[in-house]
Amino acid sequence: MNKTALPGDLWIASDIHLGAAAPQTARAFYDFLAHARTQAQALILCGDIFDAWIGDDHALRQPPDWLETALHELRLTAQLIPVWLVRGNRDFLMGKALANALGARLMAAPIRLDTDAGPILLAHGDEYCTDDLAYQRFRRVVHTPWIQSLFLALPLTLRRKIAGWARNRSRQAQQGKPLQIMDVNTQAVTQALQSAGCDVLIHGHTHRPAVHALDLDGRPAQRYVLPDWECDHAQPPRGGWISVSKTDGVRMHPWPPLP
Ligand code: LP5
Ligand code: MN
Repeated sequence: MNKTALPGDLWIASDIHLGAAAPQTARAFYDFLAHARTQAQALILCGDIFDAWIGDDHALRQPPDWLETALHELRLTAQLIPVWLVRGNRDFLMGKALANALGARLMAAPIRLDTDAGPILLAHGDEYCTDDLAYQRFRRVVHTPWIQSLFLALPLTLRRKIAGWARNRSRQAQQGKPLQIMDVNTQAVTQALQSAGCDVLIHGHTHRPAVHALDLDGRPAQRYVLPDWECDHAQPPRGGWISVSKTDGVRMHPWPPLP
C-alpha cells in the first residue's frame, strides 16, 4: 500500500472533466482553484480532472485554448501550494511530463494519507467498482503498459478519434447497466480499508456524493464520495470538494458555496 504523510489543511476535488465542451464548469473550477490557492495548504485532484487525456505531448506541444487556460490555472495554483494529481479512469494517461510542466506531483492511488484528521485511504474509486465486469476488463486492457505505449505512439488526430469513440461507447454501455453495478462493491471497500489500516475512505468516480457509514468488524468507518462538477449541462449546476483539517476533520462542501 502506498502511503505518505500530508499534514495541514487539505482540499480534495475530483471528476471535473475539463474539456472543450464544458466552459462554465471550467470557470467554476478556476474560481475554486483561486480560493484553494489562498486557503488550502495542499490540493489533491483525485482523478478525472480532464474529460479524456490522450497524452502529455498533446498538452505540452500545441494545446487548444481551453487546455492552455486549464494548464495556466493549475500552474498558478501549484506555484502557491502543493498540487497532487491522481489518475482517474479518463485521464489515466496523465504522466510525469504534465506534472513537471505544472509544478505539480503525481500521486499513485489508492494511497494511505496520514493527515491531521487521522489516516485516510484515498482513491479515484473505479478500482472498487468490481461488479462492473465489462469496465474492469476495459481497465485491465488500457492499463497494460505496451497498449499504452502503442496508443501514445499514434498521431494525435487518431488518438483523439479513439478517445471520442471510447467515450461514446462508455455512455452507451452505461445505459444498459443497472445503477448498482456502477457503484463501488462494499466488500472491495472494506478489504481496502482493512489492508490500509484506515477507517475513512475518500473517493470520487461514481458521481454520487454522500457520506456512507460502514462497519469494519464492529468498528465504525466512513466512506466519503466526492461529487462530479457539471455547470454546463445540469440545472442547478453542481460541483464540490472535501476539506481535511485538524479542527474540522473531514467535511464535504458544495461549489459554488451556499449563500
Ligand atoms: O467515464 P464514465 O464515467 O463515462 O464511465 C466509466 C467507465 N468508462 C470508462 C471509459 C472512459 O470514459 C473512456 C476514457 C477515454 C480516455 C482516453 C484514452 C483512450 C484509450 C487509451 C488506450 C491506452 O472508463 C464505464 C463504467 C462507469 O465509469 C461506471 O463505473 O461503467 O465503463 C464502461 O463503459 C466500459 C464498457 O462497459 C466497455 C468499454 C467500451 C469502450 C471500448 C473502447 C476501447 C478503446 C481501447 C483502445 C486500446
Ligand atoms: Mn471517473
